[in-house]
Amino acid sequence: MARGHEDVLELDALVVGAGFSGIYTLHRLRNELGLNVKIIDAGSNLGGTWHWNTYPGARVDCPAPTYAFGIEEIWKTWKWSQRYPAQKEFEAYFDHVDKVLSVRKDCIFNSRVVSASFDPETAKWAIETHDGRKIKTQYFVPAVGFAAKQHIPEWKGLESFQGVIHHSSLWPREHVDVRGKRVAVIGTGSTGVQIIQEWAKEAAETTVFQRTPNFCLPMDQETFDEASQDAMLADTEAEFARCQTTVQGLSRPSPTKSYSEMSAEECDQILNEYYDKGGFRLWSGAYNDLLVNPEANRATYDLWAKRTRARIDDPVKRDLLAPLEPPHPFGTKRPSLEQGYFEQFNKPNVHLVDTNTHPVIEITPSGIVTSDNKTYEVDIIAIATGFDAGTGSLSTMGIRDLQGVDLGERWREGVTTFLGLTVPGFPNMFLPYSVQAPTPFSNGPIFIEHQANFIRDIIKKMKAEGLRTIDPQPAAAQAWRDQIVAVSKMTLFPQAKSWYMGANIPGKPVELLYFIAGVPTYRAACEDSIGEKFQELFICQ
Ligand code: N01
Repeated sequence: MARGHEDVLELDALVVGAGFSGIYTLHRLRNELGLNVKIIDAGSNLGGTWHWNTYPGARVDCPAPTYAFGIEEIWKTWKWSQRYPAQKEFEAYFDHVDKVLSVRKDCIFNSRVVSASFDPETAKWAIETHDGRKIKTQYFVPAVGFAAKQHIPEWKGLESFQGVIHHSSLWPREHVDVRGKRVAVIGTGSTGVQIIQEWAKEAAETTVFQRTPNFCLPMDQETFDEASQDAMLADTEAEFARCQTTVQGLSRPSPTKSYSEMSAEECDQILNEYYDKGGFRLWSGAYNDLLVNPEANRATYDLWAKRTRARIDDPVKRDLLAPLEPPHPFGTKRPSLEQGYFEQFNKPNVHLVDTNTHPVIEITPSGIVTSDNKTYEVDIIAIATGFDAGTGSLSTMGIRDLQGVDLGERWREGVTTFLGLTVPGFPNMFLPYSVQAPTPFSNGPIFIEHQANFIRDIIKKMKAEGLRTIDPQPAAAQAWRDQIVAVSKMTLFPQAKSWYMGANIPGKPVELLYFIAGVPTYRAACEDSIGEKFQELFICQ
C-alpha cells in the first residue's frame, strides 16, 4: 500500500543499493564531490548481499583484509576475526563503516524502485518507488549487485508446503532450529554447500538435491589472534596495493607458465600443493591456461577428483559428488570453498539425491517429489537455486531508455553496455558491480573502487566542461560487447551451463555476462575512457 510521499525529492544522485558498491559511490560523490546523494534500499539496513543472505553458514570466499573498503579510515580502525568472515561479522563491519562514513543518515530503507525514466528537457531521471516516493535526480546509480533477483524454479505445489521453506537470500533473521528435524537443501552452488555443511552437523536427516557437482576446494580458514590481527593491519596497505596488480584482485600473483611448459612432476607437485593449501589457488590456476586449454583443465580436474574422491566413503555418493568424468571444465562454474563438506556425506543420515537424472517435479505439503515418483518427507527446505544473476534485478526495476523502452527489453537478445557501467540510451546512469565488468571474477571491493572512481571522475569532468548529460556511443558499447563475446569464445566458459553464461535461467540469452580479462585491464579501460577518447566514446550534451 502506497504511503503517499507527496513531495518530490530533488537530488544530484540517487544510488540504489546499500552494499559495497552503493556505499563506495555515495562516499565518492557526497564526501568527495559534495553532491546531494541518497541511497535507497529495499532492505532495512546497510550491507546489500550481507544484509539479505542470513542463511545458515553464510560467509565470504575472498580473504580478509582486502574483501573490504580500501578507505584508510575504515581499514585502520577495524580488525577481522577470521580470514573468511561470516555474515554476522559483516553486519558489525557495516556498522563500523557507518560510524566512519556516516552512511545511514543518507539512506532511505525499505523502499523499492519500481520505475525510472530520463527526461531530456530537464536532464533528470524521474524515479518512483513501490511506496509512492518520487525522486528527481541528475545521476542515477542502480548499484544492486549481481545477485539480487532470486531464481526459484516453478515447481508445482511450492506454496503448499506446510513446513519451513525459504530461498537462501530471503532467509528469516531469526535462527531456524534444525535439531531433530528432517531437512532438505535443493541446489549445491556456493550457498547450498554452506548450508549443507552446517545443517548436516545438527539435523536428524539431511537430504541434498544435487543437479551438478560443485568442484569445492578446501577453505584455508584461519581464526586470528591479536598478534596476527596486528601483523595483518601493518601489511594491509601493501596488501591492497598487491591486489590492484592481479587479474582476480587477490594478492597472489597469477601463474606465468603454461601447462605445456611444466613437467608432469612439476604439475603434480604444484596441483597437490594448491589443493593442500586450499582457497582459490587451484582456480587461480597452477598454470596460466587453465581456462583456455582443455588438456590443462582436465589435469586440474583429475587432481581435484582424485583428492576429493579419497574423502568420500560411499561409492555411489563418490561418483555423484566427484565423478571421474567432469560434467563441465574445472573453474567454469564458481568452485565453493568448503569446510568439511564432503565428510558430511560419510554420515549415514546425510543423503544425496541426483536431480540431474531425476529432477524435482513437485513440492507437496510434506515433502519433495522427484521424477522417478519418489517422495522425500521433510520438515524444512532451503531453496539454494541461485539467482537471475547480473541482469535479473536491473531488468525488472522499470528502467526505461530515451525511447521509453525497458532495459530488460533492450537486453532481451543479449547485454550491451560500455565498460559494464553505462548503457546507450540511458544517459547519466551508472551500473556498478553488474554485467560486463569483472564482477564475479574478482575480489569485489577491489574493482568496485575503480568503478566508483570512474563515476566520480566522469561527473567531475562533466561539471568542469559544463555538460548536462553523457550517454555512451552505441559503437563504443558494441565494441565492448564484441570484445567480451570474442574473449569468451577463446575460453572454456561456454562449455558450462552456468550463471556466468546466463544459462541457469530458462529463456535467458546464453552469453558470457562478465569481463574476464582482469582488474588491471579493466581499470585501464575505465581510466582511458575519460581521457583523450572521451568525446569519441560518449555523446555529450
Ligand atoms: O547459486 P548457484 P548460489 N533443480 O547458481 C541448482 C555468490 N555466493 O546461490 O549447477 C535443481 O551457484 C544449480 O544446479 P546447476 C557466489 O558468487 C557466494 O549457490 O545449475 N537444482 C546449483 O547447484 C556464488 O557463485 C558465497 O545444475 C537447481 C544451485 O541450484 C553465487 O553467489 C555464498 C535448479 C544454484 O547455485 C551464486 O551462488 C553464496 C533446479 N530447477 C553465494 N535450479 C560465498 O561463499 C538451480 N539448481 C561468498
